[in-house]
Amino acid sequence: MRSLFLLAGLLAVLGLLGGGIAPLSGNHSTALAQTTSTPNRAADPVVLTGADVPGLNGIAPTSLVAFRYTTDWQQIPLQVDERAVVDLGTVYNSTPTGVKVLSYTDPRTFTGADPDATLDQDDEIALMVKDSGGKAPYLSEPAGNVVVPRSGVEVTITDPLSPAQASYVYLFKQTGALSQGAGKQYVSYQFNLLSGDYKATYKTNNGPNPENSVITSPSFYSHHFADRWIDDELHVFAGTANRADILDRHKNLFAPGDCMRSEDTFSSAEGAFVVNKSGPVRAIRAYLGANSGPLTERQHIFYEQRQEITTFLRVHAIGGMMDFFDYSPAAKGMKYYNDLNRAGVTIDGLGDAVGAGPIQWEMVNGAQGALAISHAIATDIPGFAYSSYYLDASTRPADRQCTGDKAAYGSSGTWITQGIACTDPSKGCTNNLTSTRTISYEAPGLTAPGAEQRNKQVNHPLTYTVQSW
Ligand SMILES: [Ca+2]
Ligand SMILES: [Ca+2]
Ligand SMILES: [Ca+2]
Ligand SMILES: [Ca+2]
Repeated sequence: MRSLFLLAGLLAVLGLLGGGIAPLSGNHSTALAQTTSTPNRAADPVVLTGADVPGLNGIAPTSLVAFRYTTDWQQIPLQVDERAVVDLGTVYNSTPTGVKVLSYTDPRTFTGADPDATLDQDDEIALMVKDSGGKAPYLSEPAGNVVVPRSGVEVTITDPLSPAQASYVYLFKQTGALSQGAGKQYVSYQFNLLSGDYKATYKTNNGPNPENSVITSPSFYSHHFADRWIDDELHVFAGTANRADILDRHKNLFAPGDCMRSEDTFSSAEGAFVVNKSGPVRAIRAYLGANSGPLTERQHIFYEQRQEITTFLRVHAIGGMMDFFDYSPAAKGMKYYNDLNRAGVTIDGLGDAVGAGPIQWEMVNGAQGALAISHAIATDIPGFAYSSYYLDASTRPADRQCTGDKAAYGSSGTWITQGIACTDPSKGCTNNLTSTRTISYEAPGLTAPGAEQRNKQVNHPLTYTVQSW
């Protein structure tokens, strides 16, 4: 955890932490005698940037396509997400704040389109490791004049937890006939703002701005949002999961029962969307505005079987912060685990003995499906520490329920119990704090060692190297 703090902190300082903890371009693989095998990490993305493929910079983003080679060439899904350094005042359709962030761009929000409309260095290229294949024969290229000859690069993908194996994908400039999704749509996002068109109707000065927005990965999960910060439904579809809505609320408070600030008050104050983007490889939802932290940002990246939720705190000094899931009555019967409480307790609305501490992962499991949740907090605040929260009480919960229903079912997550120094660069503050919650959506039967393994994978992202082909 300590080294992750440092690494993530360094990336954040360098402004590279746009999409969670970026996969690192690893050592050149030629030093290792590798066998070809696709890493058994179906949930994991591989995210390159334009800087990794300089020979393909300057092309239209839609011209980039991906292939794998097994016994022949097959096109695989790829997505380009353009980014640019954006003054966060722009996101509000307002005057510059001086706070400039490398951000996803979106012509349908005030963030606007990337000023460089081509594939440039800071744009991201996302694909899934499960779509990778073997090493293609020397000089071979996809047939049928679908790609520009000799435009390709070979991407070698390695699992740092299993470094003797490698798999491959090939990126090309296409000649124009191919769709980047290769017929797939792993996740779809319907941003449904009830007031109408975002730019025409969104109330950036004061909410609420009710939504009926849904993110769906047909074989693994769906989430529902009722407003900017209000995630109030989660269904797991993996395996034999019973598809119940197990989430009352994804909650944020300064302290238990302190209702002065919550995901409801954040949504009712000023705010704006950075980006809303749907598939084929991933969906992205990012927004600004949490009361007196108008530049505080939350970014959700939804993959087929995984979501990465990153919160960039940009606010004056505050007394603490809780980030927790409060499950719904339909979660009754699930068991809750974390790395400090591996035996598990039952979510049934009756109190449990769950020790608090700096948890790294959590897991819930039952007939409803399973979630493996990893937590990482990157900060340069000296002496930083955090703990955890748990409450299971269907009637008269000890802590006032500020939002959602009246019960606390397995309410659980991280709790920064100490004061947090100012993180708002618009106030001249230089400290940063970025917290990331990574969720894997799993079939019933996930074990504590299984959740621990998922956490290890999240903390050891797939690595890749790129050669011209
Ligand atoms: Ca760009
Ligand atoms: Ca671009
Ligand atoms: Ca219980
Ligand atoms: Ca509740």
